[in-house]
Amino acid sequence: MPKKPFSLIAGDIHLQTDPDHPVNRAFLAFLAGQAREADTLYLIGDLFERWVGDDIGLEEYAFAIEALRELTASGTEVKLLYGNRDFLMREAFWDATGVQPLPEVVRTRLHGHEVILCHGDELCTLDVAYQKVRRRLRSRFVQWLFLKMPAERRRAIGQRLRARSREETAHKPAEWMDVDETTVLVWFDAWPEARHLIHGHTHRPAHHTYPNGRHRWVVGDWSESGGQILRVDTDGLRLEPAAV
Ligand SMILES: [Mn+2]
Repeated sequence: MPKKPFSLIAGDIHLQTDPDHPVNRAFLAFLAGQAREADTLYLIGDLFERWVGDDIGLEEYAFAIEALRELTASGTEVKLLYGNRDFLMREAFWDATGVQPLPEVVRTRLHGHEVILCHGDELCTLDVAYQKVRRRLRSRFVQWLFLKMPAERRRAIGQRLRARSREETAHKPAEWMDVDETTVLVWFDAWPEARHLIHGHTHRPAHHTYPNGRHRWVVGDWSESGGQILRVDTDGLRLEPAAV
């Protein structure tokens, strides 16, 4: 009997620039193994700890670029949407990896299930200050200006933004760091046919259920011991540890 086709969804891997970092090793093992069995691998943001331009990223993460290229060459489609740490990948990245870009919010049918995919930070609307910064950083003009800067400048700004975000996160109320349930319901209203909202970002892996047969799946982040995936096939959706 032929094997049942399936897709895998992963996010918040936060690949490190040190190739020997345990998180990198776990993710590369996943790409070379389990991911090859999948029809499609969806990467839903924060694959990289930082990405401040293709010139720097393709070099810093050469090990991952090669592994992604090998995976797409093997026949697994890889589709990626941006996270809040890696949203500056451009043509050179897509060309080097064979990975396909997705819009920030994806509405699609996956093995018979109507799903919405996103990174998840756009759902954390209680954090008004963050949403303001996010809008600014996602402006095409700001990004165009940033990518014109010399590499050293971009590296420095990237580090500064990361440090500031870490500092601010430490002082924010826990509920600001989670998705706002009112916003979730607004999204479900906006896409009445969608049954599953799938995201990461909060590092609070869970399966939440809502009225009218709606589900919200929070895919967990990766750590030294491995990571989590959401498996989707005609039978349904399941959160599982990744095979690493
Ligand atoms: Mn994130």
